[in-house]
Amino acid sequence: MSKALDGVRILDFTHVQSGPTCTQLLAWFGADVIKVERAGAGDITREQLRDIPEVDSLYFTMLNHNKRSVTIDTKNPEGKQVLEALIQKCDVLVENFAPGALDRMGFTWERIQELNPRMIVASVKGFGPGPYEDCKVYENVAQCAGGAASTTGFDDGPPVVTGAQIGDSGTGLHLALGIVTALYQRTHTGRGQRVLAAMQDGVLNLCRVKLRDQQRLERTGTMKEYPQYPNGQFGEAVPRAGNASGGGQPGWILKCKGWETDPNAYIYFITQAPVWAKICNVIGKEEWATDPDYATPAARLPHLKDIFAEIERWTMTKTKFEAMQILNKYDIPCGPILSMKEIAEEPSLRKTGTIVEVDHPTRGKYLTVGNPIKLSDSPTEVTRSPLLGEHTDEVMAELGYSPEQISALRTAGAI
Ligand code: CAO
Repeated sequence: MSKALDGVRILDFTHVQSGPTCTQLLAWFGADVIKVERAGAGDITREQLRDIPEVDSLYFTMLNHNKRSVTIDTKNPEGKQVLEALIQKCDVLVENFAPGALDRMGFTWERIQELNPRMIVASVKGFGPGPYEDCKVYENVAQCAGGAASTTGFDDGPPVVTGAQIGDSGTGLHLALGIVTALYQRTHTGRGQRVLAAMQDGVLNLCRVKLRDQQRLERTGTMKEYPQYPNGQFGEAVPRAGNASGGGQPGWILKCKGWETDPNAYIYFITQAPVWAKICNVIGKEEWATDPDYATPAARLPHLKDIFAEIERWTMTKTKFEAMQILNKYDIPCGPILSMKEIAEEPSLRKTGTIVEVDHPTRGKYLTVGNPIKLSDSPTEVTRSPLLGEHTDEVMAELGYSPEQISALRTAGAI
């Protein structure tokens, strides 16, 4: 079966996490992704957080499926020529070097345009133009600068970063959308263009509702769905809301049976207004369905703490899965707190290809997250990440280099 991005060739100059997530997605949609790495070393993540000596780390393998790897020294004049040949052959160059690194290599936007006017040049940077544009940035810096950390955690504690890699993988997703959009526009204009996804912007885009709340706070001085209401103090900026749901339907994380020993024996419980009467029935507080202090969403707001304490008395008598089963029968929105162990073992995620087992020549079998985006006409088969430089000869031959030329370039240290 054909793939959505069949025929699209990507010169993948990415490393670490943000860029590789983007090009991995494009590879899953069928693009030929040629990852250019530094000879001898490669992407730094190959050796980071290793669990098996001398074997590509899970950090690397889980971000670089379905790609080919070539090693080129792009600071060597002959290596630069090979890169120029690649630029002429490819549709998209994706990079997430520190600001200015591509220019220092000699590959400015103007130079790339000279070589290939159809080339789309896509970059992840920490910040867009402004006071921090020259800064190097990693995940948590972006979470802090994009508004996620100041709005995550509890009111009486410090800012907290989240485990979801919204700065890196989140920005990779944004960049991938920018690239396919630019490819689409190129079908009309015939021209390439630059695509920039700044990590601060990507995180802020995901924190959009918190900028909404900032303006609500400035206008009204309070926000009734926040746990600070009605007794706590609101300051000038959006406070951390703990586990409050943040929408119009109040929610909280509640203990379930076994919480004393299992750190994940919890459930997320939403007191959605249309099912309030059913909630009252389930927890044995039928009188709350008609009591004027509890019967309407507005009346409940000042009592949320007590309400969730009462619901928790009920959830503590059930495991999170038993509670799920009962609550789902009544259409009460809730969700178990799943550990990574439980997710890894979940059969339905294996069935849909969201969790995939991959075989690797030096590592053996390991689990990875497959393509979370399912296309009915472009199914994803996850294949292992490449070994360092595994496809150098193959790609060089496709570029028209003879075995003798390849060997000479290797002797010169260019590849
Ligand atoms: N051959 C020769 N040199 C190569 C090469 C190759 N194949 N590939 C890369 N290089 C060189 C570059 O030319 C550059 O050299 P100069 O600094 O002399 O110009 C250098 O390697 C690139 O390094 P870098 O500065 O990008 O890497 P770093 O490890 O110092 O910084 C990071 C890493 C991530 C902080 C930085 O790349 C960055 O800020 N990127 C943008 C934001 C981003 O994507 N962050 C997310 C990372 S995931 O958490």
